[in-house]
Amino acid sequence: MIVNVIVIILIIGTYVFFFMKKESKAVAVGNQVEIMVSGGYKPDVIRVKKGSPVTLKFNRKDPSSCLEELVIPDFGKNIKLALGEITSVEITPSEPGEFQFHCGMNMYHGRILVEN
Ligand SMILES: [Cu+2]
Repeated sequence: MIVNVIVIILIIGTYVFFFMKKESKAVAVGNQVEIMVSGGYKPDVIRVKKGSPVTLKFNRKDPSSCLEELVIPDFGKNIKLALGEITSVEITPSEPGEFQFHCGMNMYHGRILVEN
């Protein structure tokens, strides 16, 4: 009986986990998007249009020094994020493709998907 209850909880837990993962998949944005910096980046996958400038507004809530630094290698960005503040980063993607951004130690990741 108890085993059954545990199994059911595990099944529901797994379902919720995957559902939430799907939920945070790709977020299409217009000319700006706010990215929550707290135990990672939320959203961590953003979809933008090629050729139009987009402002990424990083809202750092996480005090860990790990997330203080933000790197977007393909756009030559290496920026300090002040705790409790929104730091705006403007990029203009000129090529379609997938571009990473990550913390200073390359532990937390996000992706920018540029579409034609
Ligand atoms: Cu880090």
